[in-house]
Amino acid sequence: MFLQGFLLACLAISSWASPSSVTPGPLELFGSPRPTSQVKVRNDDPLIFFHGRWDTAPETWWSGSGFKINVQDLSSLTLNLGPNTTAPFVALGVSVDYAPFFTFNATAGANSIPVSLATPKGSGATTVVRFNVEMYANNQMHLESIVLNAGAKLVPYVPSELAFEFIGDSFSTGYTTPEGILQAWDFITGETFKAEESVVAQPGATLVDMESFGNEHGMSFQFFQTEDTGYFYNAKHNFTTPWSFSRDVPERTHVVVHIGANDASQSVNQTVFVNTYIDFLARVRKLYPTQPFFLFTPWGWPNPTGPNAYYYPGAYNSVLAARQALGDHNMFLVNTTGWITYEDVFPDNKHPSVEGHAKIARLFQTWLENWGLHPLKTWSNA
Ligand SMILES: *[C@@H]1O[C@H](CO)[C@@H](O)[C@H](O)[C@H]1NC(C)=O
Ligand SMILES: *[C@@H]1O[C@H](CO)[C@@H](O)[C@H](O)[C@H]1NC(C)=O
Ligand SMILES: *[C@@H]1O[C@H](CO)[C@@H](O)[C@H](O)[C@H]1NC(C)=O
Ligand SMILES: *[C@@H]1O[C@H](CO)[C@@H](O)[C@H](O)[C@H]1NC(C)=O
Ligand SMILES: CC(=O)N[C@H]1CO[C@H](CO)[C@@H](O)[C@@H]1O
Repeated sequence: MFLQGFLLACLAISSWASPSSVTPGPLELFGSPRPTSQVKVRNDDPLIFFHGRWDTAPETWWSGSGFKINVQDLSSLTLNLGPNTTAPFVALGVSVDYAPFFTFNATAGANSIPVSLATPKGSGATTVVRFNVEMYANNQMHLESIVLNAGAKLVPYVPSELAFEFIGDSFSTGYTTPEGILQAWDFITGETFKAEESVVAQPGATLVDMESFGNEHGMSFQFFQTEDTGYFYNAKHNFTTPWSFSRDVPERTHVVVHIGANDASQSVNQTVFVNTYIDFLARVRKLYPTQPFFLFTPWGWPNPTGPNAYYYPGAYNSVLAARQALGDHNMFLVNTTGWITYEDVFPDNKHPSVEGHAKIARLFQTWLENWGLHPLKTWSNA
């Protein structure tokens, strides 16, 4: 005890002895000295708002997973990541106070995150810092602790009243865009609506549970798991575990599904695809009994000349009709025919480019506004 007090006093002296500080008055010396020890936040602190899917390490899976914190009097932040973090680094999107995300390649060990604001805030002000893993692979952020400047304090992060659940394949991960999920239409939609969002999507995945383009399973299996496909390639975590949906906080308000391109590429029979989709929606509906579901039809594979190549003609109407026949009138087709042309995709893989994703986000925003959902006016912690 005594030693600790002594050390603190020495630290206090060294801090006010720095050339820039003014000579302290008696109050500062003997009243309440400025706090001098950094604030260490453990990874099980209830004030960390985790989003997306995390295992017990805790480490992230699926693009877009991460955490948010609201900090009073923040001036420095160090992220201590554990050994299960992807090597050589995990690409993180970081946003300070709702400013645009920037990329930080974080490694196991200490990562000093730049959090200073262009316009510093007054004493007592709070700052929201958001972290997301950007990529659909190599996306393990193993959080050990967060170290904040002396005097900083975590305060509750209030989640948005809107929370999207996006389910899909490469089209929903920002496949081959430089910043992955940050540049994907679904993530942009979440930002535009000032919402929480969770993206459970993996490139190459079919809906039918089968091996496809490097995925051990289809989404009708993997959606219900904590881990994305990466577990199969991860020597440190070569297994997959059921996701506990009670960990999804806040409760989702809207569910968006865009799937089928890989089933078509794998020549899955349309009847099989439709039946799998109907069954999948029945299982997902149990998780989200009253939420509206938005089912995207394909925008097709664009060609330099001529129309896009569409797949599964009429399948999505059949799926919707089957749900309606069961009395479910809270699912809606989002007809994306014509949304994407050859100008909107990367010519080599025909997936939406950065501009293509931004266009889809705008079109979906218009669609949602016509449907009756509007972006919130302010962020929940602004
Ligand atoms: C972290 O990696 C170690 C091996 O280095 C492994 O034993 C452990 O299970 C991993 N933790 C998780 C939660 O995957
Ligand atoms: C992160 O690493 C990738 C791959 O090495 C690199 O292309 C990118 O510029 C890095 N980004 C930042 C912000 O350091
Ligand atoms: C799909 O399978 C069904 C029965 O399982 C069959 O009747 C139908 O001909 C198949 N369709 C195609 C296009 O192969
Ligand atoms: C989508 O819209 C196009 C024309 O814009 C129309 O031809 C097509 O039938 C629609 N598809 C569905 C599933 O409603
Ligand atoms: C990286 C790694 O070890 N992957 C292995 C995970 O386990 C499966 C068998 O279940 C192996 O086939 C993978 O090679």
